[in-house]
Amino acid sequence: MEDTIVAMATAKGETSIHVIRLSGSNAGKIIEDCFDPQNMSRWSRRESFTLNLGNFRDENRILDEVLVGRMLAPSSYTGEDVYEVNCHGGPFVAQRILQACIRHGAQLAEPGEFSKRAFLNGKLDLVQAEAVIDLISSRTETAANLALTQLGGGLSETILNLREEVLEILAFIEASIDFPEDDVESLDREMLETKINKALDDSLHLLSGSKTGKILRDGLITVIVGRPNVGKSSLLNALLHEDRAIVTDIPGTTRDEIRESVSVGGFLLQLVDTAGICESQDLVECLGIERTWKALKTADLILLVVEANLPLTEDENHIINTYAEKVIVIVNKIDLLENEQCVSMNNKEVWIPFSVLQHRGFEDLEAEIKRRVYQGETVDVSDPLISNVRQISSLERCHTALSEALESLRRGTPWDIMSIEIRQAVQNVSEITGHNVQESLLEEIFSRFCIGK
Ligand SMILES: Nc1nc2c(ncn2[C@@H]2O[C@H](COP(=O)(O)OP(=O)(O)OP(=O)(O)O)[C@@H](O)[C@H]2O)c(=O)[nH]1
Ligand SMILES: [Mg+2]
Repeated sequence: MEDTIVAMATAKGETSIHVIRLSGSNAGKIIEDCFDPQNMSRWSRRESFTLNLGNFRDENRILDEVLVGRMLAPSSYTGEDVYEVNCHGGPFVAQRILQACIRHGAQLAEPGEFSKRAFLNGKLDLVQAEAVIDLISSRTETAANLALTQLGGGLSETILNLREEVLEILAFIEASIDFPEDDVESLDREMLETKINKALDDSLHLLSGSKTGKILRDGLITVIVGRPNVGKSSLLNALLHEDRAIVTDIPGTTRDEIRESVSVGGFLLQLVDTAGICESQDLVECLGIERTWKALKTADLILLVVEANLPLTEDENHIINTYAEKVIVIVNKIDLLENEQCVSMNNKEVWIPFSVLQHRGFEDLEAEIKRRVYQGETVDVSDPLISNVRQISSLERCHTALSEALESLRRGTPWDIMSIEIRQAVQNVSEITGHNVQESLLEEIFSRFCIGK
């Protein structure tokens, strides 16, 4: 922890500038050894949050003209003294500056080590640290907004409130253990039941937004399926705005899955184009069709493309019946219909008249996807939504422990047994923000960061 760490904060390669970042108690000394500021009197005032022009040198050799940012403890990202050297963007220049810092005593940082230090110094909790990774890797506007809200601390605050409630329940039970059983007991139990119910409601409320949160963060696995030649690959290409898949009027053109991600209406869709489903004698086509059936099982959303002027096949009916909740029926090629009267469909599923060729139906599809993401609820991304699988799983375990405690309470279980269940709930809710976490979990989380973050 005493070590001063250094890393490139920018991606390797040729660019306009590179940033080399240092953090730790020795960072100032290392910079003093290598940096000749142009304005010495300003530099010597040691003002925080300043940018200083000067030469960076190793011994007597000037390596580059640089700008050095100085952010002193405790107000920096890591909570330690942080210096950022902005140099010209050649990979060679940046490497030489990095090497000079190492020669003067800095250690090369591990992935995520800056953020880990920020966490250990209380600048970020785990929810915020994970939001940093999400923000970096977000590919849609909604995902980025969600990560930003979490980074701002809104979700952490809600989780901390829940933790306070559970801790209060624990304190209440522990206090009751200390007193012998007497006639105030029934009153205590009633009050305790109210408190547990409140914590249960709050955790359930957070969990109810988690499905939406997870979709905003990770997107929807969206499988495009249908009989051969119905226009599946055309739909994929239109959504991607590029000719990714081969389209021909020969049935059986697509043989293998094609996977691509795209933002539709601000949501990330992980699209899978599949081989058309039919009875086939061709071995390769059969293997492709087998994959199509498998893909349906793991899909979050199925776009079943059907022909507007043909009745549904047995397979199409089967898909609608089996996966009713996740199917949107795309009734394609309406441009070929005489009076645009679509095939009548005896079911309640959402179906959208479509023509990929004439670019019709896309707005309705977007609206339907949006409706599904929000599941009929109005969810504002500025609400504190929980979206990370690790955090959701800890919250679920906290909810289960609370439910068990409530059961125990109703059965008249002794206080000391109940306190074990509430302790479990405390542990689970604490893991979310990073109170009481094991080193191995921290290592696992921060290793997912890039070097220099
Ligand atoms: N008229 C009309 N033709 C379309 C429409 N969409 C696609 N097509 C045509 O239908 C034919 C098949 O399109 P594909 O996208 O290759 O169909 P597919 O479902 O991927 O077919 P397979 O890969 O063989 O399963 C092509 O000739 C497309 O130009 C549409 O909306 N209207
Ligand atoms: Mg195809």
